[in-house]
Amino acid sequence: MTVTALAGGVPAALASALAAHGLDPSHAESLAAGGAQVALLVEPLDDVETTALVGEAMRSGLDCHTGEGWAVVAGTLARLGGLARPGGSSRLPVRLSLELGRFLMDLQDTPSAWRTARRAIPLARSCVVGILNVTPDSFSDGGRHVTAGAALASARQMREAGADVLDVGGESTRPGAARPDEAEELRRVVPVVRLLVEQLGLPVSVDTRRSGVAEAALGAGAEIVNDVSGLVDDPRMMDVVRASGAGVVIMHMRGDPGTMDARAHYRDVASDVAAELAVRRDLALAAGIARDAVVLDPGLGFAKAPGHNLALLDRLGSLTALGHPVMVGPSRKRFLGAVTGRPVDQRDAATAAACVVARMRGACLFRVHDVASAREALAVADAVLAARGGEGEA
Ligand code: HH2
Repeated sequence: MTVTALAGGVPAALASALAAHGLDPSHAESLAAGGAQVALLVEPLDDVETTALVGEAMRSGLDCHTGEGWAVVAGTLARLGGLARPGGSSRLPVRLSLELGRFLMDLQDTPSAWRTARRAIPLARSCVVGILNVTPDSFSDGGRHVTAGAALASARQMREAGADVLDVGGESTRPGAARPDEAEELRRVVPVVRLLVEQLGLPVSVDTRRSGVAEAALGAGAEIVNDVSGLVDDPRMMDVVRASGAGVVIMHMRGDPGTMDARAHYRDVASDVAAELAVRRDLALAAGIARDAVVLDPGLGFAKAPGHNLALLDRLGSLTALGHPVMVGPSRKRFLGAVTGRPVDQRDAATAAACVVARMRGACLFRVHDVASAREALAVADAVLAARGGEGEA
């Protein structure tokens, strides 16, 4: 007799083993998906809900840990699903059962493409987003693209290196950066967006916290709004995104670039960031923004100490569980300097490594300065993921 571990219970390993032992592959896949291990933090809970949850978890063979007003319930997706059937097998209070059901449905229903104002961007392979800062003071590429011609030349190189999207920003959001006024931001961003759209055919995203800049860039052909404030700073931003049908990146930050470093305090960074992003996502959906237009981003470096960024990269599952594609932007950031000892102009290898870690943890969009090195590293991660379930055949 032998006992073999199936790669730590990765569902793809389970599906592959079941299919190799004669199960129909699609049946094997759905059984394996139900076998994925999930741990959910549920809070706030009152005493009645806590007691009911402990009882139901025990009956269902789930682990349950509780404290004052909270519970962690853990087990396979299939067993957790049993908790979410109000009036059926579940004896949980209806509010709790419905909330668990909603969460588990989202978790299993991440769109496979990103809906923008002009197309659907497929996300089966990694989507590389090239950074084009048209600012004098960005921490890495500031001052390099002050003319539209220089911006276009860099954008062409990025397209040749494999960029799928170009992200144009007219404001540096590094800690403590001075904010340009709106007229200046418009002057920097809009002509470059128009030129890239006319010349390159790649989707263009505008990195801005101002609805006026977003609106003007969308008018010039941009199709995505990347808002590092998570649609918080400008009350009109949600309307502009909804009315245009733009894709939107909702990024996590606390405070603003002037105050964020002082707010890098978390109880548990991955679940705190996921919970704060979920609130912003819910507001966006309630405002009428389409679910498949929304991408979530943990905001590496924004109100995060170096260790927070590493923990977030490792525990992106808290974010991917919200049921939206996840973007990460580790490119050349301070935490990579802290890990490698490298200055900002020598962090592309570290950036590519961070992208691969994030890819294996479920991210699918990567905002980077050096497209070529990220694309190459991600090609390996994509190939590993594509080979899951079909190993040995290539
Ligand atoms: N990081 C920066 C700016 N925009 N957008 C998203 N979605 N995610 C990020 O991590 C992110 C972002 C900061 O980096 P950069 O644009 O290179 O620098 P600066 O803000 O100095 O222009």
